[in-house]
Amino acid sequence: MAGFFERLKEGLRKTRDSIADGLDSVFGDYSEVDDDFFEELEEVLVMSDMGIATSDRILSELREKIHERHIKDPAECRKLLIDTIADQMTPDEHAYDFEDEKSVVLVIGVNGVGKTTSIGKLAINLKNEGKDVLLCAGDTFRAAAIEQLQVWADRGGIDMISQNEGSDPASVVFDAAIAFKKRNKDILICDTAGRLHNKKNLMDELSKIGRILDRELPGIHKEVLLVLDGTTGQNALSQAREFLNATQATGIILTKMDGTAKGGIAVAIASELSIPVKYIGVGEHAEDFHRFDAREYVTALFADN
Ligand SMILES: Nc1nc2c(ncn2[C@@H]2O[C@H](COP(=O)(O)OP(=O)(O)OP(=O)(O)O)[C@@H](O)[C@H]2O)c(=O)[nH]1
Ligand SMILES: [Mg+2]
Repeated sequence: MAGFFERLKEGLRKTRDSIADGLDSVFGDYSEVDDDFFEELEEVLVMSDMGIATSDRILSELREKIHERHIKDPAECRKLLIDTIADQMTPDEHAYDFEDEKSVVLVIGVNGVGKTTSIGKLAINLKNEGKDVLLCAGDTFRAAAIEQLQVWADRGGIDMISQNEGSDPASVVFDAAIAFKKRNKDILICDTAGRLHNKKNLMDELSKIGRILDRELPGIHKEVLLVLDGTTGQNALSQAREFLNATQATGIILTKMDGTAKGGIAVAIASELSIPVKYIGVGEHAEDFHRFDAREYVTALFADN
């Protein structure tokens, strides 16, 4: 855990740097908690790409707490801010049940957000925890997508089901479902081609894949993880909303949090959406992928260390 916290902090360095002056000024220079203090704090939160709606909600709660507890010292507010934000990002206590059950995980999202890489990292982490994982190369569309997943499978010593490029993804998923049963695997993780929520034929293809999984693997826990690219900031939030209208996503994977100055977007996404952020990626290696822990995240972002 400590190892990942360091990676997370390193990953969030760009965001921390971009808001450091603002935070120092808010928590250091102000001699009392007044309107100017809140105004400047709001600027800092919005600058981290937390969005106005989320920032406003957090600040009004912070105001209330400060008032109730008669806090006068801006430095004390820093811890209270972290608590307030973390509390907003309510975790789902059943979010990771599927890891310990027989389950199938379908990974979806637009092009290039980090689906295949996240699958590779997740598969290796689950395998390291003793799970018997099966990968399904369900992106038959993009050139080299199958080979890309194969590299992860080889790296982790993990079985993978694939067909040739250009074949029907639903047919690959069918093969994988059969293999999953026959080989008595624990977790099946299916890659899919990148798609936009408004491309009807591509969304229909996803529904077809979903139907095949329901039919072939009845009673197996189904997880649909939507991958969002953190570097796109507020756009990732609107993308998530569109996908939630069009799919049965059950969780979010937030990637590339190491390459962005918009680290606050994780807070917006985790507090605005009806499904939880389950994992985050802060780099390209398996160790750079972890369950999302709101308190750990906010501490890495705002704590004074
Ligand atoms: N720095 C960083 N790069 C990442 C992370 N996750 C993915 N990437 C990189 O993002 C690029 C795209 O990743 P892919 O996994 O191929 O994305 P995809 O969604 O599968 O893409 P398509 O299959 O083309 O739709 C690759 O260069 C990855 O190495 C991350 O957490 N941090
Ligand atoms: Mg891919």
